[in-house]
Amino acid sequence: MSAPDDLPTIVALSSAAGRAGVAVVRLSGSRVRFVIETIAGNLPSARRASLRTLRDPTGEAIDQALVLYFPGPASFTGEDVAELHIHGARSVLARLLQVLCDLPGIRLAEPGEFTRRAFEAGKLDLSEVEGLIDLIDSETEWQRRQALRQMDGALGIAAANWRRALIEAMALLEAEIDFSDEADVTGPLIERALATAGDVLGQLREALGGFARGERIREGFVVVLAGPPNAGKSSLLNALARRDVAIVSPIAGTTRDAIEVRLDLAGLPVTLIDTAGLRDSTDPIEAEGVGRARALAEKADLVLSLRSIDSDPDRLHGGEGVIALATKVDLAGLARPGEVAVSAQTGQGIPELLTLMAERLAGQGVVEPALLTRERHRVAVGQAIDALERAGSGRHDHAELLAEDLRLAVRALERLLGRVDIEDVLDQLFAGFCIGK
Ligand SMILES: Nc1nc2c(ncn2[C@@H]2O[C@H](COP(=O)(O)OP(=O)(O)OP(=O)(O)O)[C@@H](O)[C@H]2O)c(=O)[nH]1
Ligand SMILES: [Mg+2]
Repeated sequence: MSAPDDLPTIVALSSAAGRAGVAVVRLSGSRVRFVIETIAGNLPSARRASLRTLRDPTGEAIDQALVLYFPGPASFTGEDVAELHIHGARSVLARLLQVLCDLPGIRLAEPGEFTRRAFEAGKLDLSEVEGLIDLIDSETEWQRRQALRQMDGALGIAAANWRRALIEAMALLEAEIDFSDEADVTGPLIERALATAGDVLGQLREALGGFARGERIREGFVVVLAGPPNAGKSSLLNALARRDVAIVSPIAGTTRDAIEVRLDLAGLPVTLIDTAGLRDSTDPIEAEGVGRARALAEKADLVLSLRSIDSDPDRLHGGEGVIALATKVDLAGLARPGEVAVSAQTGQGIPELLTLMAERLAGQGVVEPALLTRERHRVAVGQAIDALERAGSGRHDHAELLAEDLRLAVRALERLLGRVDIEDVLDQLFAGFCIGK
């Protein structure tokens, strides 16, 4: 890593692009002081909003702005940082960036470059960077809570604690190895080391248990509407989306292509997919639609299996990962036990259905956001668990073998923390960032 003085000072629009009341332009680097003195006349007090007229080198005004100066190292990136709160006009932004980039040693930031500098200065660990990305991308309440928790360091702190406990256990093993000639796997120090490792193992398993939910919350759940033609799938999609998305008609076989809508379901991100009515069809296009419907239902996190309440309840349509629905309850007919009765027309049963869907997806009574949210986390924790399971299996006849397993577990946790093997992860992560973050 090069010294801050070698790095160019970077600038970017940090708020969303486009016309707005206010836009925030952020700068970071060793030339921030010089930049502010040049365009704003003088440097405002640290961390206090000050009104300034920003001027180009000829002295012509660009805009009036609130200028904030955050001297390093107590700043987001650890370098000197400034924020210019300008009027959110394209013309102001264009002129300001032009003037700034004409100054020596200043260039536009690359995507994620502010955060990358924060990471390299040790201001954020890898899981906090991931949390920050997820927070910026979050659309629903559960996504926001989960991302904020990770950005606050929940995963980093847990991983650091697990690591510290295992390193202590390793020290106990080393002591035993040094003191006993036999280096066998009994003795009070080894007992204590194994107890600690067992403790960490339990916590890792618990964290891994929440992974599926954490990942789904980050990426979104898939819910598929399935059932025979005319069961009311498209009508229910429109009712749940509260928009007229899919074509509804009394003709059986209306929907052929899968139709997707994104929903915020009690804070959970859900993609709801309407599909072609399931039946044997000689029409090749409809048959293709039916094939796609079955494939989608296979992969879904949850299937809503519909039948019209006035149809023959001939088919069992419940099961794991399935909510059985009797639709059109405004018509005559009886719902069977286990079926949720709804009407897209009157709205009857829809609130109950939404609650049930949220419970099925998030897990009933779950209040704590998950710690593990990415495949990278699952892999690292899985490796630590494997190593600790080997250590606890009792099949080692030498304390040094135990110590080696603990070392592997520590290494996996360090990967989770971003302390080792990090370059690929970083490049991938920061490529997903937008400019100005
Ligand atoms: N009375 C009543 N009619 C409904 C209700 N929901 C849907 N329908 C009617 O049932 C017929 C079929 O509705 P769709 O939503 O197109 O059914 P679908 O399952 O999407 O049908 P396909 O796309 O052909 O598979 C239409 O005439 C709707 O108006 C309801 O809650 N009550
Ligand atoms: Mg339809």
